[in-house]
Amino acid sequence: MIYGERVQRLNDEGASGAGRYVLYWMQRAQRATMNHALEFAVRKANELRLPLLAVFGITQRFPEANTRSYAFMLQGLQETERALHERGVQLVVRMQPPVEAVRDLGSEAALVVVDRSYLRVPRRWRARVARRLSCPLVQVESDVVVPVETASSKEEYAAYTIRPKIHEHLDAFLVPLEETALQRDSLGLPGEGVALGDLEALLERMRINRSADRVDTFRGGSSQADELLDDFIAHKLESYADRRNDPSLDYLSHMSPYLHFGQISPLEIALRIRGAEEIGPAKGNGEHPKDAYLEELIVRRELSMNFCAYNPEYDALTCLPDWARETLEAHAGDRREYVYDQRAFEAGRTHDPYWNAAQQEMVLTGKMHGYMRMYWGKKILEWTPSPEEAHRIALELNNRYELDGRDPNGFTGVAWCFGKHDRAWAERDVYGKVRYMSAGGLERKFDIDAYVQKIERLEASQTREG
Ligand code: FO1
Repeated sequence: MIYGERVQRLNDEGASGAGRYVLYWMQRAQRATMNHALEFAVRKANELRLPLLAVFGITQRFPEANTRSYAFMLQGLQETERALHERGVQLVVRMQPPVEAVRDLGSEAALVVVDRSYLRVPRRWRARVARRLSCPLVQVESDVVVPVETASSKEEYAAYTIRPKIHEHLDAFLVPLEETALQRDSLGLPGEGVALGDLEALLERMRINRSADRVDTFRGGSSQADELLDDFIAHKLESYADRRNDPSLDYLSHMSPYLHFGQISPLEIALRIRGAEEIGPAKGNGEHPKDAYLEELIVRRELSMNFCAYNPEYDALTCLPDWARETLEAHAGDRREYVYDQRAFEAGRTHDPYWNAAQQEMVLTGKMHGYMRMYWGKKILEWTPSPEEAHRIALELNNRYELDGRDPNGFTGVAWCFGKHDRAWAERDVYGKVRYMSAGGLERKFDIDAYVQKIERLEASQTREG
């Protein structure tokens, strides 16, 4: 089942006989390989005996995006443009909001194909384009292993409720996607779109939010994602189940920024992990490293898509289950031992060196270690006057500094710190029944001072260079 349930018609327009091309509106899946929407568009172009044109619209006001996220996205698009060219597809990148760019180029298309996104703004873009086109608009879900509605028809309560539903479909969907060659030559529309050759100059010219600068730690692009994945499989996967949680070490694949911008496909990652050389179970808990990784990549990540697709309040505390909302409300008036405002958090100026190191890691590298993300969010709840304000600060900082911010995963991760997808625990001050995390826990489990020192060294080296 390669397409089937991935495909959805977004309008009722009949096929336009007069179209000059099939248009692929690249939006979330910003890559030239293992891209279901792109392959679907290639096949349709061949069926209709038309060339394929691709378009990407850049809005300079994507919510909470800034120089850091735009730089990473443009690095990826630069590479994708070349890779598409090699396949005979011209990618037109327009400095124009996606709705306008697609409406414009769509007026001469026989069919428009788009990938799928789960967040409010990109969903609204699709609805607007659907209303304005006079040819069919087809959406092909390309950034999950199991399509969201196939896995479940409702918002799931937690990982344990969605896990069996996803696993039931894995055999059908964990299959490679074959590439089809285009039969018609590229259109070669001359002078269309912006040139991506000089990204520095382009970024300089753009009227974007400048609240976070670009980082050198991760470079955007599908080839970078491939290299990191090769390195992960060769050197880290074997110890993933034992060591992934330890922030003083680096046993992570670092795929999340690349997944956020669709520069790599989750299907490709899953197939490569599954196909990696056989390795034994973890020493600590007997968990198999491949299973541990696929649980994160498929079950946990796709639970976040389920959350954003079915819960329109994914970025507000009203998204929480009743028990969490009630307990946080009951403890909203509790005395806080420490209280900080957003500026103190942002500058990493709390009394807690572990928290400050996590904040610094995010600011300096664009990526905080996964285990520290949980601790970081929990402490913002503990040290802020109200849960609502804590949630707002956590989301704002996450979306400003994380390369993979502004993603279903990020909204879900932050909500988890406030009880989403979790259960009630023993009641205590401020948290109520929401799970608590302590500095003592970090000290018992890890060499947490080594983590702090690692971040201090990083800071010192960036200060020297910068
Ligand atoms: N998608 C677009 O189609 N055009 C953009 O200009 C654009 C900017 C952008 C900036 C930061 C960011 O995190 C995402 C951005 N996206 C843009 C959307 C993104 O690729 C995804 O569709 C959503 O974030 C869904 O996760």
